[in-house]
Order: sequence, then C-alpha cells, then structure tokens
Amino acid sequence: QSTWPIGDEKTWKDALAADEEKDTDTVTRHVVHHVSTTLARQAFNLDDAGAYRACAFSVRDELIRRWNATTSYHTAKAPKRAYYLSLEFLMGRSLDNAVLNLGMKDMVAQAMGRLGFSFEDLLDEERDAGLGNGGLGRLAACYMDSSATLNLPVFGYGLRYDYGIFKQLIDENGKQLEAPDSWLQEGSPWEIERPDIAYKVRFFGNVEWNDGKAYWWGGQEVIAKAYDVPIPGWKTKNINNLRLWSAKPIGGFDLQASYCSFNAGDYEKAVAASQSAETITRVLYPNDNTYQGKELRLKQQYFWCSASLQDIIRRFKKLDLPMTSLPDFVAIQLNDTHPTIAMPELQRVLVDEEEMEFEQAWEIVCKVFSYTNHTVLPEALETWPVPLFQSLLPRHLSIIYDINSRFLHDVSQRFPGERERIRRMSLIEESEPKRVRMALLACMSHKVNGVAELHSGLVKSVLFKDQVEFYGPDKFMNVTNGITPRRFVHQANPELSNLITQCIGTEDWLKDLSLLKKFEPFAQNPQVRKSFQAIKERNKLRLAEIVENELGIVLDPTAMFTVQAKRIHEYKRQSLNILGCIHRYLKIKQTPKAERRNICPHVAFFAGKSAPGYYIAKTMIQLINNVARVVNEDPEVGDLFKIVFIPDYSVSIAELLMASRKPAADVSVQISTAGTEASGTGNMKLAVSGALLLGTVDGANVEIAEEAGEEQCFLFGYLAEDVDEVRYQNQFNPSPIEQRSQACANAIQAVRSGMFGSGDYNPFLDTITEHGDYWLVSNDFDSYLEAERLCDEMFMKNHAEWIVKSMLTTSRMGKFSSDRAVAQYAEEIWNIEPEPVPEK
Ligand code: GPQ
Repeated sequence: QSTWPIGDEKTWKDALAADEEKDTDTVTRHVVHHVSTTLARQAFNLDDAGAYRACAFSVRDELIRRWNATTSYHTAKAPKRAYYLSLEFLMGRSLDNAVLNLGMKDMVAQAMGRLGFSFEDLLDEERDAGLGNGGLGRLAACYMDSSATLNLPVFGYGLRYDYGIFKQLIDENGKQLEAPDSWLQEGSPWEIERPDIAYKVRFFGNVEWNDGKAYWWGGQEVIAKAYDVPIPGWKTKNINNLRLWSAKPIGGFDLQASYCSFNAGDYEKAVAASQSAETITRVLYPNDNTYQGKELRLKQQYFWCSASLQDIIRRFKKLDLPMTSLPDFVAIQLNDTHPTIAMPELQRVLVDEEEMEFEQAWEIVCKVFSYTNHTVLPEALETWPVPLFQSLLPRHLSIIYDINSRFLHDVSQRFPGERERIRRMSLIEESEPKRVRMALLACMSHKVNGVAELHSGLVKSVLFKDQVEFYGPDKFMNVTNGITPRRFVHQANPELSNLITQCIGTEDWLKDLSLLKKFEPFAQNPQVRKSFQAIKERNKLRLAEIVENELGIVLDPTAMFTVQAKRIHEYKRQSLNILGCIHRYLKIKQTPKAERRNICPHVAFFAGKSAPGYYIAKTMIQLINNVARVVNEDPEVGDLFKIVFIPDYSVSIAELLMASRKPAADVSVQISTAGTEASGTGNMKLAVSGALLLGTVDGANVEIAEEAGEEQCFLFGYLAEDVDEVRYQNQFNPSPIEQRSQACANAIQAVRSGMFGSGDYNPFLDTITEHGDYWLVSNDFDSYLEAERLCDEMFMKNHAEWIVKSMLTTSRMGKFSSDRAVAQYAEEIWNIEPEPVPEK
C-alpha cells in the first residue's frame, strides 16, 4: 500500500488529473510554456527549429506520463520480461511517430497551426537518431515499436553513441566523403537522462584464485550511465523503454589497486584508457556485414553487456527469489553475436558473485539467452584474438576456456575419435594467434534463429551444420523479419494508408497487417485502381520535385522509378545495377531516333553509404555518380533515362523513397547474389507500398514472391544451391567474360574506355573480369537484363495490369509486419505474455 509522500492526497490527485487533460487548448499552452521556460525564448524570435523543440518537449511530457504508468504497473506485476540487446537502434525521427501513436496528431498539428507553424514543416526540423548502420539496426527499432504495440514487456538495451552513422557527402568527383553525425549537439528531446541509474564496469586487471574462487580486480573502471528513450506503441497506453548507456570516468583509474603489480602492457593500457573513459561510447562503428576486430569495439560490447546485466539482475533481485528462478523472469535476445560476451558475463556473476556451482550456473545462462544470426558471410563472423581477450577480459577468457573444455569433452563422447569435428566445433580457433569464435558461443544459448526461411536453412545446413548435429534440430529455427506498418505505410505514405482504411472500412489493419488481404478485391475496382495510381503518381511527382530542387536533375514523373536503397556492398551488387544502367545507356544511343519511342523511360535511384574503409564499395559509388553525370547530361538521352544517387541515405530518406510522405518507387531492386542477403527489409518496405520486385531468389525475396505470387515479380539469376559451383568454375576454370555475358563485357569495356571519366575503376572491374567474379555479376548479367526487359514491357504496354499487380502486391504483404515477427519471438523463444496497462 503506497502512501502520498507530502501534502494532502486531494491536492495531488486534482493536480495529476488536470495534468492529464488533453485538448488543443492545453497542448497550445504546454507548447508556449516550453518556448518560454525550456527554450528560454520568446514568440517574436521563434523559428521552425525552436517551434519543433517546444512541440517535441510537450509531446515528450505526455510520453513520460504514460511511460511512468507502464513502468510502475510492470514493476508491481513483475511479469517475465524480454531484453533485446542490440548494438544498433536505427530509430530515425520520433515526433511524427509519437503523435500518431499517442493519437494526438490532429490536436498537436492544430495547436502548432494556431501558433503560426506548419506541423509538416516542423517534422523536417528533427534530426534522425542514426544509431545504426542498416537493416540490423532498423530491425531492432521496428521490434521495439511492435513490442510496445503488442503490450509486451520488452526492454531494449543499447549504447548512446555521441556520434551515430556518419553523414555522407558526394564530392565533385563523385566520391563519398564522411562527416561526423553530431546528433546530440542541440540535445535530444526523446531521451531522459537518468543520473540515478549508473553502474561500474571493469576492464583489464588481474584474476586471482583463492580456495577455488576467482577474484577479478584492478585494471580500469568506468561508469555506465543510463539514458532512457520512451517507446510508444500504436494506440495503446503502454510505453516501453529503450535504455542506452553512456560511458563516464570515475576519476583516476583504480586507486585501490594502485600498489599492486600490473603486467607491463596492462599498466600502460589502463593509464591511457583512464584518460578517456568517454571514448567508449564516442562513436558507432560504421561497418555493416563485416568484422573489424578493434579493441575499442570489444570494450563497447563488454561495457554495454555488463551494465545491462547489472540492471537486469538488480530488477530481478527486487523479487527476492533464488537465482535459479532467473529464466522464469528474464529472456535475453542477442541481436547478432555483438552481445555474446553477456553469456560469460552472466556466468561470472553467478559463479564469482552469487557463488553458484559452475554447471548449474551455465544451465541457467543457456536458458536465459537466445541468439539471432543475421548473416552467413564468413567475413562478418566475429572471432576475437585470444591475447586481446586475455588482457581486456581475463576472467571471461578463463570462463570460456572452462566452458569449452566441458563442451569438447561432451562432443568427443558423442563423436569419439572425430578430431577434425572437434577442431571445427571448438570455441577457440587454433589459428595464430588463437581466436574466440563468438557465434559458436552464442549457439550454446537455448534458441538460434535466422531471419528468413532461405537464410535459416543455410544457417542449419552450412554455417552451424556441426552444431545442428550435436544439439539436435529443435534449437534452430526461423523467424522471418518484418517492418512496422505504422512508420512505413501510415506515416510514410498517408494517402495510401487512408485509401486502404476507406476501402476496408477500418484502420485495424495497422495493428493486424494480415487484414491487408481485404484490400485485394479492390484491385478489380476501376475507381479504386484510379485512386491508387493517382497516389503513386503524386508521390512520384513530389519526389521528382525534391530531386530537382536538391540535386538539379529534372525527372519525368511518368517514367518508371526503380529504387535500390541499401548499404553499398559487393554482395548487394549495386555493380549489377550500374553496369545494367550502362548497358541501357549504350542501347539507347544505338537505337535509331524513330524507334526510341518504344523504349520505356526510366529513372534509376540509388542510395546508400559505404563503410569508410571499404575501397571497392567506394569505387562503386564513384562509378554510379559519374555514369549518372554523363547520362543525365547527354541530350540524346533526354527523358528516356536518368540516374539519381541520393546522398546521405537514412531512415528519413527511406521513408521518402520507399513509401514515403512521397513514396515513389515502381520497382524494388533486390539483386544480391543468391544466398548472401540474410533477409532484407527494404524489400518489404517497398513491396507494401506497391513496388514490384525485381530480384534474385534470395533472403525474404523468396517469401515476398510466395505471398505476392510469382506473376507479380521479376525474378532472375542463379539459385543459392548453384552458387558454389558457378563460383568454383569462375575461379578455377573461368570462361572468358565475353562468353559469360557479352553485354556485361561491353559495359565494362565502356568504363575502361574512359566514357565515364578517368576515375580509377579498375580495381572494382577487375574483381569481375580478373579475380573470379566472386559475386557472379557476369554470370547473372544476361538473366538480369531479361528480367528488366519483361518489367519494362509490362510497364509500357500494359500499365493497367501493372497497377493491378502493384495493388495485389500491397494487399498480400500482411506477413511482413514486425508485429507478426515479434509475436513469434514472444511465443516461441521468450515465453512472455502481453501486459496491457489497465484503463483507469
Ligand atoms: N545485417 Cl551481419 C546488417 O544490417 N548488418 C550486419 O552487420 C549484418 C546483417 C542485415 C542483413 O544484411 C539483412 O539481410 C537483414 O535483413 C538485416 O540484417 C536484419 O536481419
């Protein structure tokens, strides 16, 4: 029974009730209040940026109010919770999402209108929270949105980087330049600083043994301080929490141990590190689908996992239950292997601090954790050098060795004499230096999942074949990725959203996307077809206006818009797309003028960042920009073909390109080498807004085609099961490139001839012509061109049919909601239930 702390109960209750009243008048007053107090500004000098901030602060107040209610309800009820550990949360903007979810958009827009501001303009004042690289980080953000929407007690843990993903600039030579993303410069209204929530985290130091008990001491200690980001769900009172840690120094390093003996290297490292505890959360590592192996990255990982576990255990301990009940209250999801160090960390806490038996502790650890794999590319798998581990996390290394020796003992019992298998399955790779295989450690958790059917199959049959044989198949499963329809349809494409709601007579599809199928019959309704087409055309027109204003390229809005928007990577094959563009350009130039009206006018959109150190990817960006320059300036081509590289791709640009307040694609370009794209999620965002899929049989493309019907898609290229063989031939028995594809050879030759400037494209082109074409660009080239040809033909000759296919695609994307995916995690992996905050 709680009591009122001070004053009298009625005063409190009346004030709280008054605070909850919401109408346009109160919202207007709150905004003005924030202008004059929080911003310390006055009406007469208030610009859009100030109005945005004042507006955001008043929305934040409402978020916090409901977030408090959810927190106290969940604390009192103490249900089992899931904790989503992700090094990346690519949140994008929050204002529009927050007012829509809270059901306050009209009110807030009216209030801002009265104060003389256009709410839509204010939305563009917000900076993206870019705390992620690409799909993996955006997936985490979608899952937070869906967890809140489903009222699931899910808590996110990540890092509060001072600098998110870099800002991309394109210089006059078409090259990518990087600038820091100082997104916190003006502060963020969407975080709540929690000085009351802070933990110590140790690095380096020594391990001493006493009576069979390990004692880890010395080294460097830093403070992890919490910042909370409230996560509103769609039309629910529940507000979940995303807790991000920021590193702070604790004043000098390890005073208590300063008279003890360090190893020489450790001492220097500890001194250097103490000067800069804050560097731990300074910046997001900008690699996607590659492993870099930097000490600071391992520090980030441990810092974040240690703080998160301390927080989780503190919360659990309030229940006053034995540690053996931990798996009944706590499920922890590892978003890729980045947080795998949390497993030996929990083991360390249970054994060294809670004095549990090693075996019993490890059983608990395995029950608590589960692991999502996001790639089968070998260059992306994390393996940390043992010497680095030994110096940074000596106690964890000894725990991993202990676990490994027990594990290998079991393996050798099961498979006597199979030394090669034991070598493959060891948590320690016997290389020089030895390395810790994080994915194999993560596989000791109780469930391992891939992110699309095809990918989960490869996880079982290739990546973790030995593990499936050892643990049995039940541990390994699939949860196909999803996206939130609130952000990527309702918010990004409001006109389409309204049309769907009008047609099916309810907006419930926004929280049960399977209801989209009720939109399918309207594909046969000429009136609705017209509206659907008109929306697409308006969106394309708006995108064309933006491109003209920002980049000075004039587009024909009736042309076919194709969009390939994603990180630049060899496996994603922007190479195929740009060489295809060159082929198209050469063909247009060869076509006699009179016959050119048979050509389908095209605009090819590219967007995406390259990792700053990824030379080939950066070369591809340069090539795209220079081909674009030549094509766009060629008067012979005119409106038949334009190429647009949209710089600085972000969540907000995705909303713009894919479905956006100006969603605008006709064709979704998803052309990774079969077997390499784990799932893809851009493919889902584009499809739900009615773009037709031009793609390989890879990742979630397979399921999109299955759902939409293959007649709606343009699939091409070698299948995953054939890739190894083709690759082998390319490498060891290559036929001349002209034989693999004359068209590809011609396009490459055009680049080498200098047609697109003097940039040094050879290192990139040589990967195709000289070094075994690992990604099968030449092998898939002709079938890619054929798929494009069919696509053009349909768009040109039978546009009515195109619109039907587009509507069918939208209607059949119900499966790809992140609500479905999260519900599956909750039921099949976390074993948690919805906990809606009761209405008063
Ligand atoms: N993904 Cl390993 C990333 O965005 N970054 C990574 O480092 C790794 C994977 C992506 C993956 O490439 C996509 O196919 C998935 O759709 C996405 O993760 C989410 O699962």
